[in-house]
Amino acid sequence: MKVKRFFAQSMAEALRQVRDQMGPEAVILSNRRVDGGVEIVTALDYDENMARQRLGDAAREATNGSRLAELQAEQHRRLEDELGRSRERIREVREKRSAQGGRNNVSDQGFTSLGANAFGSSDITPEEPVSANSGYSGELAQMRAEISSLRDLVSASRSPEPEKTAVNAVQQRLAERLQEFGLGHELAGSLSRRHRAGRLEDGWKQSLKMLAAGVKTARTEWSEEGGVYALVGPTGSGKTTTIGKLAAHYVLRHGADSLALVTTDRYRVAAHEQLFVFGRILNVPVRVVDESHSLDDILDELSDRHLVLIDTAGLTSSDKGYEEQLTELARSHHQICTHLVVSATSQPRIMKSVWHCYKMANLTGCVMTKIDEALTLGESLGFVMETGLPVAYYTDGQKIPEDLHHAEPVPLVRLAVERLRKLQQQEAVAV
Ligand SMILES: Nc1nc2c(ncn2[C@@H]2O[C@H](COP(=O)(O)OP(=O)(O)OP(=O)(O)O)[C@@H](O)[C@H]2O)c(=O)[nH]1
Ligand SMILES: [Mg+2]
Repeated sequence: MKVKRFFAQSMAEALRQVRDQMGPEAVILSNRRVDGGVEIVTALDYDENMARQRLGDAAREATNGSRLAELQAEQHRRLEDELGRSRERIREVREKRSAQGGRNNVSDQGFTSLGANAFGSSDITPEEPVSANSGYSGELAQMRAEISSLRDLVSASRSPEPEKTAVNAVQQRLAERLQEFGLGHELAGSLSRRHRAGRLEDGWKQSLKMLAAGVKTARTEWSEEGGVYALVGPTGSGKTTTIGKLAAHYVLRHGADSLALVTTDRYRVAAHEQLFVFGRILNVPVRVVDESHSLDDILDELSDRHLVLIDTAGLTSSDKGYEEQLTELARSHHQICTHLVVSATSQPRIMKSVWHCYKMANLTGCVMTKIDEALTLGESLGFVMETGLPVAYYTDGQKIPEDLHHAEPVPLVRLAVERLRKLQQQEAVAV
C-alpha cells in the first residue's frame, strides 16, 4: 500500500496529478481545503485490514471504511509533517555549522534517503559523522535517531515488501467479492486472510470450500427420521407455508395416517385457518393448543404418529404470549426439534436479532425460506455459519410441496454462487 499526499490550487488539478502519478487505481483517502488550494491523500493497493493493523488502537474509533481511510490519511499527514520539520532543523544546523567555518566535514557516506521520492523532495541531509570535537554532533546524532524512527514509521506506512503488497491486494479483492456475495465484512475478511498465496480465483474457490465446510445441514429428512418438529420465527417468515409443504410431501410418500399437525397459535384471530385448510386437503388431523389442551397433553395423545409438525405464532419479544409459547416448547417432556424459520430476504442484523429472540426455545436447526426472493445468499450462509444452526430445509417459492428442498452444503453454496452470477449479469446489462 503506497500512500501519497498531493496539493494543488484546484480539485481538478489535484485529481489530474493523482491520475498521472498514481494511476487510475488510486483510492482517495481524504480531501480538504487548505491555504492556497486543496490537499488530497491517496493510496495505491489500499487494504483496510492493513490500515487497521498500522493504526493500532487508533483504528478502534473507525466504525466504517470512510472513517478508517480518514484516519490513515491523518496518520500519513502527521508523519510527513514531522519529517518536514526534522528536515528543517537539520538544514538549520548545517547552516550554523557552515557559518562557523565548516570545521566539520560533511560526509556523503551513510546517506539517509528517507524515501525522498515518496515525498516529492530529495533534499535530505547526509548523515553527520559523530565527532567529539563537533559542537553540533550530539544534536545531529539525536536528530538522526529521530529521523531514523520516523523513517521506519513512514516506510511502514508505505509497505515496502512487494510480494506482501501483491498478496494483500488479492486478499482485498477477494474480501470485496465475498461481500458482494453477501457475506458480512468480518467473515469476508477472515476468509480472505486465509488465502496467503495464489490468484484471486484460487482464493475464491478456497473460500467457497471453507463456506461449504462451515455450513451444517441436517443429515436426514424429517419424513424418514420421524419425531416432533416445531417451527418458530417472526411473522410472515413462512412457518405455516413450510408446514404445508412438509405435510404434503409426507402424505405423498407415506400417506396421511401417521402424520398430525399442531398449532400453538391461540393468540391471533383466525390464526389456525390456513393450517386447518392444509389438514382438510391432506386429510390430516389438526390440534390446537389452548387453555384446556396443553401442548404436552396433545403430544401425549399423538404419540403413535410417526411425524408431528407444530406451527407457532410469529410473535416478537414485546408481544403477549411470546415467552409462554417458547417456554412450553422448551419445557415439554416430549423431545421437540425446534427450528427457526428465517427469510433469506432479511437483513443480516435482523436474522441475528431473530436468532437471539428465539434461542430460548432450544433451537435444533433452521429452515431458510424465500430463497427465490433474495438477491444474494451469502447473508443466509453467513448467518448459519455464525450461529452454527444446521439448515434442515430451504424453500424457494410458494408452490406446495415443490418449492421445499432438503438442504446440503455444496448445492447450497453452488446456488449462492449462481445467484451472484445472475446478479452480476443483470447489473452488467443495466449499465
Ligand atoms: N416467494 C416465497 N414466498 C414464500 C415462501 N414461503 C412462504 N412464502 C410466502 O410468505 C407469506 C407468509 O407466509 P406464512 O407461511 O403465512 O408465514 P408465517 O411465518 O406462518 O407467518 P405468521 O403466521 O404470521 O407468523 C405467504 O404469502 C407465503 O406464501 C417462499 O419460499 N418463497
Ligand atoms: Mg403462520
